[in-house]
Amino acid sequence: FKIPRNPPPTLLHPEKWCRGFNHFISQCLIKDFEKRPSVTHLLEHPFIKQVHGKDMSLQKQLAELIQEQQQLGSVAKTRRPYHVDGADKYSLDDDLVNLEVLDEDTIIHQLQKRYADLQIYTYVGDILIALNPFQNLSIYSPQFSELYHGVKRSSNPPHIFASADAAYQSMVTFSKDQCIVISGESGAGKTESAHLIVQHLTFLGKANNRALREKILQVNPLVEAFGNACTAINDNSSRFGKYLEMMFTPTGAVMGAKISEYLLEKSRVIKQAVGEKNFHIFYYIYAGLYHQKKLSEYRLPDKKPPRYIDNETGKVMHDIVTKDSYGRQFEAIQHCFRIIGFTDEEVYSVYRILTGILNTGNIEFAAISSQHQTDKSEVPNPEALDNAAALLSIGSEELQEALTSHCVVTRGETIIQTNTVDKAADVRDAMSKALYGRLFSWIVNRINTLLHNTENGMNIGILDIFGFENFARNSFEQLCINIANEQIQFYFNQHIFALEQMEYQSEGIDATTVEYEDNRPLLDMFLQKPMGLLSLLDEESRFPQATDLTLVDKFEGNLRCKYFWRPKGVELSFGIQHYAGKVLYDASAFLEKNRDTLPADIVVVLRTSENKLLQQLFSSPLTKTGIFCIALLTLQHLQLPTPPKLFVFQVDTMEVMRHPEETTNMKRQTMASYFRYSLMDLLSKMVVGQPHFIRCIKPNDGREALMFSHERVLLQLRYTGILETVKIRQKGYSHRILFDEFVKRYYYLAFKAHETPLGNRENCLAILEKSKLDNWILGKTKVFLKYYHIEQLNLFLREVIGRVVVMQAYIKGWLG
Ligand code: AOV
Ligand code: MG
Repeated sequence: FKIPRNPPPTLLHPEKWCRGFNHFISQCLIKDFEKRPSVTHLLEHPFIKQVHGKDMSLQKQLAELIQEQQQLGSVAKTRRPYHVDGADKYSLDDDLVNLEVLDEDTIIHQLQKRYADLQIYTYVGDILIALNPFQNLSIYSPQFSELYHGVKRSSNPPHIFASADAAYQSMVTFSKDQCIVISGESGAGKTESAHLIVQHLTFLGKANNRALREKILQVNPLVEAFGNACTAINDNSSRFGKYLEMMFTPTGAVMGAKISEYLLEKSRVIKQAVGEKNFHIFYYIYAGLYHQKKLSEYRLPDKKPPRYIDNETGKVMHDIVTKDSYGRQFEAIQHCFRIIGFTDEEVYSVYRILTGILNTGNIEFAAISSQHQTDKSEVPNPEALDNAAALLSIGSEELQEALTSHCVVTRGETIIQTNTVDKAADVRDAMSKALYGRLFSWIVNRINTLLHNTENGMNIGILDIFGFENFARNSFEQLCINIANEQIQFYFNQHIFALEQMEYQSEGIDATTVEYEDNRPLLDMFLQKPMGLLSLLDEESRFPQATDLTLVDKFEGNLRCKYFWRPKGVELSFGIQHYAGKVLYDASAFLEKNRDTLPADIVVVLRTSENKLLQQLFSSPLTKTGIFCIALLTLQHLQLPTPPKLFVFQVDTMEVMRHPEETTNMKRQTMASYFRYSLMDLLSKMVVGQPHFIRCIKPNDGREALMFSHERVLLQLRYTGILETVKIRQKGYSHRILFDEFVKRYYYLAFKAHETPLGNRENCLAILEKSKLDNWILGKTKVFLKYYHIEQLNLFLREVIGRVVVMQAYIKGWLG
């Protein structure tokens, strides 16, 4: 017989099973004793002995049976060093918490030594540090997934699979949602790490449904083709935040996935900085159509790429003609669409919209100077207009009108006003941004409908956002990105330091306090109402007369703190001292970008499109969650009796916010308010799960393999608070579990399966003593455990439950 790796929950519950057990056994014995003598062995297992006498000899055989099952079909679970000359036993420097001397030098020395050995992963207790190797390592094959499956963490070198495994085991064992938070600056390896986690989780959550697994693996490549781009820092930089939730059945089989996207950097569609590129998909599609000789079908020129993707004139065309990699990527994307389940019609519509955007970018404007009107514009290249209109399936005259004029309603009368050349170009670009932004959201929503599963289950969320950025020129987008990172850092601090230390106090425990850099004042500066930076930005955006200069003046006048400054001599710039370093922002176009206006005239025209998808993009509000309350969720999750001070920040900024698409009748929403909404929405998702942290570190800025820049790593260790994290993991108790919950979780370890012990201090003590752990502490209402206790307890528990499962399966198989 075969023991199911993930037994159904009814089988898993020893208590339920135990009641019928006596009866079961007797029946079996009477019925078939002769044929299956080994069943007697079963009776000698310690668990069964509680029910049936005290015969010792058979116990051994059952143990063997268990062992045999564990080895079934799996790679022997011994430590396999993954570096060439590696040590073959557990090494103390796998975990920085084992360091006796704790200072920056020692930590950095350890990391450097390990990096030279290609040991890119290192633990800090339950937190994983991942150094970007900048080269392909052969440590992610299915054999490695197997190797890291359900074994003690210390049996193998640190690995991202071990972290994924820990989240998975914790979800299955406690039926609780998990959340893996990956952080690090741009290019540190977050997105790669997220892929590896999805890879390992699909391996662990082996569903019988192979098709579903295939689909889930295509989600990242597809959304990243649309949401990633080449920047000055990273050739595959995420230009949106992504929260991917993988859903599992109660027994741990993958059953679906859902993704949420945050703050796509739409402005990239219309303009990119020097040395940067547009979203990948535009190059893929252009090159794909070029090689398939289909450019003319989509009305694209084959000599010179459209303006939106040709910011370094000539280079793109050269790449496309000489290299075929973009073209192959296009085929890969077509494959993704098909596997995930998009219909051919949908995919065709997507291509029409993408190429429609490219053609829109080619529309030019020129001033018509007549005696009466100087602010009138026309399109000197009507073929571009026709092309765009044709691909978007709208009338070309209507499009021209919507681009070159706009309606104003005054005193009940509608007046048509003409647009200047600049205004018309702005409207054109606003239309392209809106088209792309909505198309992206639609793709994400469509994936969700195709992969969503409404059955009850659990999920593991994987957060991969855009990392902290500091370019030569930083604009509105960088500000948003950096505030988001600021928020993630705050979330980390709260979990690792603040909550822990707060609980020592309230539970009367004397533990050493670890000082850490609290970035809350900075977040307050951004998010507070009404005087925070984002509020000031919104306020200024409401004045038609305001300029980017008046905005910076306003910031300077109101943000009086050490984190904000205005450099002398450069009017439109201001500086922020972020947790990860000083960034100088250029405020040009801040107001425009924040207003993110799309003239109603454009919406009206796009709604007349004969392309069903396009029509849909502009007719209904996109589905996004409506009203929610972050603070409540936070409090619920942490089960704190009274709102602690720390959450005041979140409560301050808590508000009833709707997605801007839903606000047609309400006051207009700005990017800043949408941004704030996004952040809160994201946090609300994260706080309901048990967090696991992965800290990605970029060893050098040159993207070179084996190059370890002492200075750069030190900086990152400092601002992420690694030294403090090591200290608190060494001295602190990262797991605090209420007595009641502790007893519920672990009572099998000290009590009989059918007993229901009370969730009190004494019973916790009994369990702790029985499990032979040391270094734990009992507080007033909670058990305080070290990070490594959890693994020990879980292994212990799995062993006990495993035995029960083996016996159940045995009996089942025996009965046929
Ligand atoms: P990011 O997600 O943290 O940056 P990526 O995950 O895109 O960074 O990593 C940047 C590059 O580093 C990748 O394209 C790979 O070439 C390399 N890399 C990272 N991790 C690994 C790994 N485990 N093995 C091999 N190569 C790796 V950003 O999205 O820009 O914030 O915004
Ligand atoms: Mg990324």
